Amino acid sequence: MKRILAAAISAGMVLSLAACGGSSTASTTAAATTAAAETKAAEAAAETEAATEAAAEAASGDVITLRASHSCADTHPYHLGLQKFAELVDQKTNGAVKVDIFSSAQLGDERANIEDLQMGTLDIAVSSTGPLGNFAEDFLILDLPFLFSNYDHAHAVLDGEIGQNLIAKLDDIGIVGGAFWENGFREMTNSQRPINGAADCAGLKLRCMENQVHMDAFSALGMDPTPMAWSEVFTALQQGVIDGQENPIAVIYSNKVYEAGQTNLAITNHVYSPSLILFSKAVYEKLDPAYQTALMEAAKEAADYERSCCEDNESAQIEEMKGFGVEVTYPDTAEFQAAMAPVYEKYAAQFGQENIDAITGFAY
Ligand code: EAX
Repeated sequence: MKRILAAAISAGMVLSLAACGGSSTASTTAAATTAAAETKAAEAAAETEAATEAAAEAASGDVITLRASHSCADTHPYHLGLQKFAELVDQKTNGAVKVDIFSSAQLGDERANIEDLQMGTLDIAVSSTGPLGNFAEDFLILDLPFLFSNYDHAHAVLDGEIGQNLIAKLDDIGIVGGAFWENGFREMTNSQRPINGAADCAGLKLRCMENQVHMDAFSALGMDPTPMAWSEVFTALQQGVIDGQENPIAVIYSNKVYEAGQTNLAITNHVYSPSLILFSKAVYEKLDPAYQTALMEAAKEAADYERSCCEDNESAQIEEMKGFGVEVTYPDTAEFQAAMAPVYEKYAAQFGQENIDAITGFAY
């Protein structure tokens, strides 16, 4: 390839000298004509050689590199989980498949990532289920407030038939679901006042995910919910465009929202937020079946590790934020549950009361 490029450059140099010279003798014109022909030939040869190299790489089974995107910091469990996933994929494919991880929405926010997976322009994404309901409506049931009692309850439902049936529905929207990972139980932060009870929420301008169930739930509390992509939130908090946001401790801590004036943290656990590792169906289907199996196995094996990264550090991270001057309150969540009850009435018809009961009453 280098040889061909050198020929193209030297031919180009002859051309430019001839042009710079303004008037040209017959011999210079002839040289320029020859050089132009040489440049064209060199470019054609370069293209042929590049195509041949690509074909040779594919035939030789050289390394396949997949790009994985998420919207959180590179210290967040999504990133740690993807690092574990990449390690497992490398082992399971003997180095034939590599995963490059892009944090902090470098390749777009969660909703954009889902769209790119559908188009096949992104290979892998880890996303909360928040925006997913806009593409696969059945996922919205998971965003009902106080649906899950604790982490064990959530894992039992999501890793069982109910969760796996939901994952299977992703096939209809051009996505292959790897496994449920974890975002966590969501808490509220704000810059205005401590939240000691549901009444303290009234009037707060709260950023929420692009999720109608969440918007209805926060409206039921008298808040002013503002849907916004996660990568825009820190600046919006700094500018006072919004008073607060709600997210699991791992997101709150790793994205340092307390440095954007969020001096009040209320442990409300108002929603359990699942996440998923997702593959583009268009990309996945082009892979060797053995590599597909490796991706699926790695997605499931990395789930426990990613979940523990969310859960095991919450208490310590809360204590650390107290040290940064954050006032932490533990309001009576029964008040929140009662205030959000109208959301259940609204969505029982859409989701089916029996489906809601199957989750809330799931024996685990
Ligand atoms: O998935 O948008 C959100 O609040 C999500 O919880 C966050 O990006 C992690």
